[in-house]
Amino acid sequence: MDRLRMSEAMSRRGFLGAAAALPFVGALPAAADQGGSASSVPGLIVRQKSPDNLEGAFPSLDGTITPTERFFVRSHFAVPQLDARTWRLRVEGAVKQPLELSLDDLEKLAAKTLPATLECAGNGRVFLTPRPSGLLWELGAVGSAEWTGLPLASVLDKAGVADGAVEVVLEGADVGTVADPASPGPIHYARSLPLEKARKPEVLLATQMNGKPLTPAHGYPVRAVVPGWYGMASVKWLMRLLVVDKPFQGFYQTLDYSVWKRENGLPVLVPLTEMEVKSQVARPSLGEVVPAGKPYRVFGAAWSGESEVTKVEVSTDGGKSWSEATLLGKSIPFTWRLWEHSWKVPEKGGAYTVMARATDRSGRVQPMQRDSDRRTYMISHVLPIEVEVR
Ligand SMILES: Nc1nc2c(c(=O)[nH]1)N[C@H]1C(S)=C(S)[C@@H](COP(=O)(O)O)O[C@H]1N2
Ligand SMILES: [Mo]
Repeated sequence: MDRLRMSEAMSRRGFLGAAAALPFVGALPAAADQGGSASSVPGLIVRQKSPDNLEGAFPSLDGTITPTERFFVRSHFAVPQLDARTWRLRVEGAVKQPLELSLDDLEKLAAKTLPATLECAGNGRVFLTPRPSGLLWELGAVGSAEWTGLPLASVLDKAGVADGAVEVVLEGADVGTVADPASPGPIHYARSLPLEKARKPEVLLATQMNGKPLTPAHGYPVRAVVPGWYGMASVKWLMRLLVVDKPFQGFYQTLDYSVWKRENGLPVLVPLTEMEVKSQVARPSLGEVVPAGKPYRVFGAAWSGESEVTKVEVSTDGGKSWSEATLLGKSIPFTWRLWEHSWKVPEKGGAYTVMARATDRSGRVQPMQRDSDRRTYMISHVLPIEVEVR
């Protein structure tokens, strides 16, 4: 962001007062223009109306678990109105015994509860230049909830996966037509998982979020939760599990939610899977005025797909020098870790850039530069949080 837009952002921010949780509101009109008034859903920022796409206010991060009312919503089509009494999950394709399960049938299988972070693969898209098409999320298309449900593996076992099967397609009850790129008529939202991931004990068919039945927006009555993977894998409003013997080539698998991978020198599109290592600064927020000459608690969260965050470093000088932040609490599998760092804010006022950079147990470090092979997804490079010290 250039200086002019920055100062515009800051003065508008002051003017907006209570809307200050919307850090970019003045600087990035395209994001604000995407629909709706930002105040129509308390606790969430409206990025799009009908279908509702709502962003959490990342600067108000205050604990490991994101309350459901503040958890982002990413839906491609209108929320399907499903009646739990008549709802059925069909399990078919390459299985020994096709099944049709009611909610009661599912609830008879042993459930478990686990926390997991879901990040939309487009989270942070507003930081990309040139500004891409698609929902212009800031930092709030990510959240962590406690999910209750039965392992997908127990349903697959009940049906008996046939030899030679490789994936299971998870199909949602939501349906619509996509204009760009044009879909082949109306389609359901659907994504596949390799059986290897589908059988992992953490992959759930969830009926509850944060101890309550799923809300309609988050997938009532049953959704998948695929910990460690980008949000697109956690299919909401499940209606069918289709076991297949070759990789699924659906719309949201190949056109959407895919990135370029170099294979033998040739770029090929591959479906998105595991989340990258990433940290985000919650406070200060973009454009925040930080008091000069006093200590300031820089605070945020860091996560890493199927691995574990081992280090977060913070820079307050635009990446010239780094100091290690303190990781708070304890490490929980598949769940972000909060961190803090005490910044001795200089006496000298002016523009400062705060950054955070995470490292995980497998040795992955957040890159400083954006990789354009990732199209408009997997925005995990170090993001600059520009603030004013005054
Ligand atoms: N059926 C269905 N499942 C879906 C989607 C959808 O549009 N339809 N969106 C996916 C995407 S892209 C994300 S990031 C997550 C978001 O889950 P949430 O809305 O509960 O936050 O749901 C995923 N599951
Ligand atoms: Mo997403």
